[in-house]
Amino acid sequence: FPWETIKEYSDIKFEYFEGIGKITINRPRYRNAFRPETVMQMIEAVDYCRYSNKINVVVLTGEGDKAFCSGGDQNVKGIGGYVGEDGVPRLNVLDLQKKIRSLPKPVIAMVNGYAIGGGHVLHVVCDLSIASENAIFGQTGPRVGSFDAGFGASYLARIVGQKKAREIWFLCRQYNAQQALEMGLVNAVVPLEKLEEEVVQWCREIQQLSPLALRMIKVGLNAELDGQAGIQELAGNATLLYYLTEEAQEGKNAFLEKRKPNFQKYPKFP
Ligand code: 1HA
Repeated sequence: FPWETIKEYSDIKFEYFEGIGKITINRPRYRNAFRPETVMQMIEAVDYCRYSNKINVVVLTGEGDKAFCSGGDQNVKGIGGYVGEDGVPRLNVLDLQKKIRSLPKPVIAMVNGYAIGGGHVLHVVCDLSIASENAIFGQTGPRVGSFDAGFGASYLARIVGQKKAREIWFLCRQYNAQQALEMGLVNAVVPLEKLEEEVVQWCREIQQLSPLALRMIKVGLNAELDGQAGIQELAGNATLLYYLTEEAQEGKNAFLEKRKPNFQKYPKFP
């Protein structure tokens, strides 16, 4: 597909095609492990996707045929976080997880190889995951001195169930694509050479549908699990829809025209 570069970055590729914003972690030398700069660039790209009128779906993937993402770059793991070029230790992938979750557009993980550790959690927080046959899934935290007890635990458990989530974390095994499919961890598995074609096909189907409807469904599916933060986002979307009505415009107009509002003329629904 003729992807066009949206912006050049050191650690990621950020490209556009047919309404799709594609973010590719571009550190194949390290199995696409992320360092703080990688995550900062991904956050900027996700924000761009949020504000762009041209982008309807976001695809997250890794460069090459070996890895989607192998988690935090162990070379820069310091005291209290992953240390960036500015010397500051950070766990900023947690901010990226939240950005993906609250992006009001579908996000698809195109899992082209290892999705391990914090890289596994990244695919978990995406709305859909499509994997190549060579994809491998797993958590490693308890083996390498880490854990993600947030989305990486509770949302993982919502997807695969409590027993399986505990197995994944308590044994730190690796699972192949077929096993991932069987536990509902991915939506589909295809040969690696067909992966992008399959993902673009899913993106095309998604783009036949109502963006506002998809937005409301995503926020609703999140809200059940995200507590007050989830309700806050669902409520924000309700406000957005309310602002589209004449009834809401009447309130503002009456204020500006220094008159009493007349809300009674608008339809009431049973
Ligand atoms: O848990 C968290 C967090 C929790 C809360 C809040 C924030 C968090 C942020 C991050 C994380 C984590 O991600 S912890 C988990 C960190 N990741 C790992 O433990 C995975 C480490 N990698 C592997 O287990 C394997 O490399 C692999 C299964 C992904 C692939 O194995 P393979 O194909 O045998 O390749 P391998 O030879 O191991 O790796 C190729 C090169 O890539 C190696 O470098 P080289 O020996 O050629 O110099 C390897 O060191 C490098 N590499 C792979 N993964 C990483 C890495 N370098 C740095 N960091 C990595 N994660």
